Amino acid sequence: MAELETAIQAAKEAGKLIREKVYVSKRVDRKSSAHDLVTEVDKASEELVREMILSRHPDHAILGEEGVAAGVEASKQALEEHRAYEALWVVDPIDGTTNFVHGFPFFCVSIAFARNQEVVAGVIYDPMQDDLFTAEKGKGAFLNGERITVSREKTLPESLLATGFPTDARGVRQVNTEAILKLAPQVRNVRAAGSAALHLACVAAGRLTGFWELELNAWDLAAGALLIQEAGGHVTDTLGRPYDLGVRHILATNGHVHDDVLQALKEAGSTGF
Ligand code: 2AM
Ligand code: CA
Ligand code: CA
Ligand code: CA
Repeated sequence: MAELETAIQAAKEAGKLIREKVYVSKRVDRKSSAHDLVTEVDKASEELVREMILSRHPDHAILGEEGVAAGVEASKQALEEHRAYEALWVVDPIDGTTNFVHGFPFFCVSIAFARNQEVVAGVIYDPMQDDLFTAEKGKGAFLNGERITVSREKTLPESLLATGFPTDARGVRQVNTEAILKLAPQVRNVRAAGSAALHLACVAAGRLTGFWELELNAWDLAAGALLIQEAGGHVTDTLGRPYDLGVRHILATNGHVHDDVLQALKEAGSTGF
């Protein structure tokens, strides 16, 4: 598929730009709060991806994080304005900006392509590890060209889960803390490394058993959701409804522990609904 090739090229080029900037000083601006940052590199990465997409697919639409105003309402509105396009790209130019700013090497570029609102190609590139995760609908998921599958853990005590903390002041940060208090004693351990997309790629590659987080956006999830589906995993919202571009509260697992995590989130009052 031509779009998958475009996504790979764009993610690798953007990743190179990001890697060159990680240990040099860069201008950091606040978006909605001190927890919500953007750098000149986020913007340059998005510009590079945008130009590469439009040079090859001039009539396609692009929904990119840095083209959208800060805040939940603006991001919901931007998705509604874009999702009906027949050919839509969904781009996060750096997922894990806080890590990038601090030099903590866990961030990525996430690029998805959707046709008629269904994600059909997804690429996540980790420029620090040079890990390229790719998937095309119906054709499996790959890491650096090798087929990947989700992990085999069958129970919570064997599971390594990851989550993330919403960074704005909508109260869901506390809601998720309750989920961690509930799940942490039941599982092998919980991680929260600060890039939703890269956590999803880790679930697809069997490096994590599952991942959940509240109040995310389409650009955090689209590529990773396809990777996990193509790697044999399960992706829903935190009530167990199937993934689509509008999902904000995500649970993605190897499938085996999905219902157990759903149950724990429900019991903790942490579904976000
Ligand atoms: P970002 O680095 O692209 O902004 C960390 O918990 C995850 O939440 C990251 O994937 C991060 O993406 C995302 N995130 C950061 N700020 C956010 C905000 N204000 N609202 C929702 N998600 C956010
Ligand atoms: Ca951001
Ligand atoms: Ca993001
Ligand atoms: Ca981002």
